[in-house]
Amino acid sequence: MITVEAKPFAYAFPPDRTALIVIDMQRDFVEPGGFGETLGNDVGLLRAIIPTVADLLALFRDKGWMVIHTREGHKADLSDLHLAKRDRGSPTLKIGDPGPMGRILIQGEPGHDIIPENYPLPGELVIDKPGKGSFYNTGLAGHLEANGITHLVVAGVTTEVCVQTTLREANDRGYECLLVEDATESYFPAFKQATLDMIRAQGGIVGWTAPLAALKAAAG
Ligand code: TIU
Repeated sequence: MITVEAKPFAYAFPPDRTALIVIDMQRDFVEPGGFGETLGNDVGLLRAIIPTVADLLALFRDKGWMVIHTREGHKADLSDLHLAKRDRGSPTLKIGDPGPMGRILIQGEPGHDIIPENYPLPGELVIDKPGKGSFYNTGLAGHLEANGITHLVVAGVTTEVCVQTTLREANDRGYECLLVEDATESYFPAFKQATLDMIRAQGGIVGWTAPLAALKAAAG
C-alpha cells in the first residue's frame, strides 16, 4: 500500500488495484469555440491545470499503473442525447450544431478530441460517455471489475460537474477515491472549492483530496 498525506486523513491505495481516471480534458471544454465557451464560460481558467494533469499522467505511466481517460460526447445522430440535456442553459450553440471545431460535443469531431498535452497513449482505455458521470451508459464498471480495480485517483474537468458526478457514482459502487486538487478545475472557482470541501467533509463522505505533490512524494 502507498499512503498519501490527504484530507480529511491519509489515503492508502494498492497501486496494482488503482486506476487514474482523467475526466474530459477535451478541446470542447478547454479551447475557445467549444461546448464550454458556448455555455458562456471562460475556458482560460481550465487551461491552468493542463501541465499538472500531464505530470499526473507521467507519474502513472512511469510507474506502470493503470490510466483511463473519458470523453463526454454524443453520437452523430444524437440518439443518445436527452432533450433534458440538449435544452439546458441558453448556449449560443447547442450540442450537435456546427461550430469552429466541428459539431459541438459530437464523437469524432475535432472539438471532441482530447487536447494534445494530455493525449492518451496507445493501450490506455478511453471511455466515451453521454452523461456527466463516467459510469452512466458506459463500459467503465465492467472494465474496472475485470481488472480488479478498487481505488480511483481522479482528475480533469469540470470539478463540480463531470468530476464530482463521477466521484459520487464511484463512491456508491464501492470505490475508494482520491481527487487531485490541482489537477481539476471549474469555470467557477467558488464551485471548485465547495466541491473539494463537500467531498472530504463528514469524514470523507465521498472520498479524499490531495495535491499532486503529496501523491508524488508518497509514490517515491
Ligand atoms: N458545464 C460544465 O461545467 N461541464 C460539463 O458540461 N461537462 C464536464 O464537466 N465535463
